[in-house]
Parts: sequence; C-alpha cells; structure tokens
Amino acid sequence: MAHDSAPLQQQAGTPGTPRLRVALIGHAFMGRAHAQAWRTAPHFFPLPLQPVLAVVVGRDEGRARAAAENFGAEEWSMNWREVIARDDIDLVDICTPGDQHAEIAIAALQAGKHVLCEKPLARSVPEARLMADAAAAAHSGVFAMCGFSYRRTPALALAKRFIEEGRLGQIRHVRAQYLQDWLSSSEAPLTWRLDKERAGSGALGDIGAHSIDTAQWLTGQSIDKVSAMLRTFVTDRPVLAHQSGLGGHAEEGAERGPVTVDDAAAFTASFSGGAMGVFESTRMALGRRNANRIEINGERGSVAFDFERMNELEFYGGTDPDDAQGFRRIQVTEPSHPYTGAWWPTGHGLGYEHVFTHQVVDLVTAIAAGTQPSPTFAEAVQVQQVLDAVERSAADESRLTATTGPA
Ligand code: 4PW
Repeated sequence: MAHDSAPLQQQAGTPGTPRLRVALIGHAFMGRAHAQAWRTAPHFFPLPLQPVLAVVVGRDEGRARAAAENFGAEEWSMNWREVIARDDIDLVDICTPGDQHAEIAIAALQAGKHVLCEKPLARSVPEARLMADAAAAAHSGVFAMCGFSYRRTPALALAKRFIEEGRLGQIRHVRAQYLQDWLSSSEAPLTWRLDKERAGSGALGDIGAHSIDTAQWLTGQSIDKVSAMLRTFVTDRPVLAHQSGLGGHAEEGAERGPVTVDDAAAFTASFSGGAMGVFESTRMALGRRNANRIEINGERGSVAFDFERMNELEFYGGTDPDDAQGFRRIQVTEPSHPYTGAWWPTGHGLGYEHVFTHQVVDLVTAIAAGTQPSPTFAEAVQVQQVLDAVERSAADESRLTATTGPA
C-alpha cells in the first residue's frame, strides 16, 4: 500500500542514474539496519545504480506501515509473494527470521530478482543447498549474496589487505570469539532466536557463523575439521511479550517455554592451509555486549580486532626492528583505509550501521558491473556445513577425554 498522507522524504541520488528498486522483507532489528543502509549509501558513495527503498513487507499492517514511513519507503505490504511478482522490484532483501529465508529467496530468484539474504543463510545444510541451487539456476545477471556484514568493517577489510599483501606470512593461529551477554539473565525472554525451528541453532548460527565467515575470508583458508562442545545453560524462559532489538521483555508472571538451541558454542578447527583455530560464541558473557573478536598469528606478523573498538586494528610486525617491537594500534580512519575515505575527516570513527551501508555499496557495485557479489550462497552453504559439523561433533560427547582415568 502507498502513503496517502505525509509526503515522503526525498530519496538520494543523481538524476539520470538507473534505479535499483528494493523490497525489504522484515523490518525489525536487521530490517532497520538494512533500511538505513539503502537510504544512506547513495548520500556518501557514488553508486552506479540508485537504490530506491520501494516496499517494506511485514506481517502486521500497523507496524509495516509505521516502518515504511519511518524508513522513507514508498509503500508497505503484508504479502511478500505479491511484492516479488511485481515488475517494478529489482532486488529482494530478506531480513526475516531464518525459517523464512529459503522460501522467500528461492521464490525471488525464480522471479528474476537479485537477493540479499541475512545470515546464517538457512537452518540446515539441505535448506542452504536448495537456496544455492536456486541462485545457480537464476537467469544470467541475477545475483544472490548472503549478508555476512562484518566483512565490510574497515578494520577487518584492512586486516584482509595486510594478509593478502603477505605481511603476516603463513597463517598459523586463528583465535575467534563472539561474545554477547543479552541472554545472561534466566528471565530474558524467549525470542525466535532461541527456537531451533525458526533459527536453526543458537549462539552458534547467530554469531558463531560470523566468526567462521570472517576467519575463512581473512585467511583464505576453509575449515575442514572441527571438535566441538555446545551448552544450553538456561533451558526455559518466559514467553516474549514485546520484541525490541535482540531481546525484548516478558509480562510479569509470563508462562515459560523451552529453549531449543545452544546458549554457547566452543570448538577447535583445522584449516585447509594448515592453520589451527579456536572459536567461542556465547550470548552469556556478562559484560561483553558485542565483542566480535579475532586474532590471527602468522609467521611474520599478527592482527587483532574487537568490534567493541571497531575503528581500531592491532598489528604486530615480526620484522620490525628489535627496539620497536610490539603491537601497534592503527586507527582505521585514514582515507587510504577501506571504505573510510567516503565518510569523515581522519580520526572521526564509524559505527555498527556503517558496515551495512558498505554492504549495500559492494552489492550495488557488483550488480551494476554484472559480477557475482561475495559472499555467494555457495560460500554460505560452506559456512552452514561448518555449523553442522560443530553440532554433529558436540552431539557425541563420548569423544571427550575424561581427566580422571587409568593413568
Ligand atoms: O548478525 C548478528 C545478529 O544476529 C549481529 O550483527 C549481532 O548479533 C547483533 O545481533 C546478532
């Protein structure tokens, strides 16, 4: 439905630039992050296509309409099938819970629309494969990308550049932690992220998937073996009354329902190029709000990153003179750093929302050039295979070695 009252805020862009009309499916936390990105990107980056946030799709009319008005979209709808069938939609951006990803993405690709789909791609490997098959079968020039947004963090893109330039040499260690704490209280409500049917897995898929993607993308190596442990510390929670952000709140005395996913995951990993990895993902690391961290050690140097200090990259050069050895903190705000030149003067940092804006920039640039944007659905299937291997490994606790025994 289109607005009939207040005029919409003008969407940005250069007159004459071809349009890329976007349907945003889902308008909660991730939908908001993506909506601002579609709106902001053309204000700061010269884009070959002009994104237009055309339709916001939701399940509740009042909320879908409010979201469309808030985001400056042209219209809202409660029917994604009708929206996908329209000739005036070029790209479908899927920001729903995981149980809707496959159905919407496959239908959109079959209708000839480009697709951006939130991570993790699916709830299982077979479901992810169906999506990748649909992407492979799409008409030439129709592209699908999975939203592993942290790849677009300037400091991580700089780390990737350093690794590709050989400044770290052969990679030996990957140490990745993604620590949040929004589920620390046993009274935090039961959101869809705690329901295996809707999310696929818990901390593992929601945030561990980011660590897996980041580690493989940075090192250029894939994880080929894992040994894992999963834990669910709080097995039932009050049923959610109001969703907001990651959590929300329950009514006083609300009934409780079962948590069917992991609260925390830990695993070791072997990489195809010989590196060894240690991964930890939890939403119960009290005090750590969004500590998405990775440290990589190579034969010649190391890098370390923590999203809670997202404008910084730590770098250690093993070939620095003896009297100058030590980790140095690079403030990743120089025009020579990835993405940053389009924003503010040196020293003026960026925030969480900017990684989504950069994601739009990279996606639109690839679509306009007729080249496949990355991460592809096939790459996201491989991440899903790692998630699956972690779950299979963790299911067999008999392989854990007891510390008491014959010796
Ligand atoms: O993708 C991730 C989410 O599912 C986010 O980047 C952070 O963790 C915030 O919410 C969850």
